[in-house]
Order: sequence, then structure tokens, then C-alpha cells
Amino acid sequence: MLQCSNSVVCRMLGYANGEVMTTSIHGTGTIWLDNVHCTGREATLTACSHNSWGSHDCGHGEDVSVRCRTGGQQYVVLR
Ligand SMILES: [Ca+2]
Repeated sequence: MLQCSNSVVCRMLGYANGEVMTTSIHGTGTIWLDNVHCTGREATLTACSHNSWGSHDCGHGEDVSVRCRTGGQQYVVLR
């Protein structure tokens, strides 16, 4: 996920802008989106350009965690 995608992820969930965490929790299961390119202004992640759903060349080692600002210095972490 590119750096600008994290803001889109957070906004589509109703949170303020977010940031990619330096330490990520790696997921399991199906990888649904790859090559996601956002300008940062999209309303939802699916509005960003991306491969077709489920089409990817990724491993979970490439997973990233994002934290969204909920106000002040408080965050919610997405894994
Ligand atoms: Ca890829």
C-alpha cells in the first residue's frame, strides 16, 4: 500500500487521516487487493486504481498496519 492510501483507508471508516505503522502485523487468508494507487483524495479504497479483486503477486510479508487518528493523540490501529 502506498503512503497516500492510509488516509483513504481511515477516511472511508470515518476517521481522520492516518499513517502506516513502522511495525506491521501480518495477516492471513485471501489477499484481495494489490497495486493500490491512491491520490489521497478518494472517498474509499475501492475508488483507487487497483488490480481486479483477488488478483495479486503478494505475500503476507508485505502486509502493513495503519493507524487512524481518532482525535488528539489517540489512534485506532487497523491490522
Ligand atoms: Ca503486487
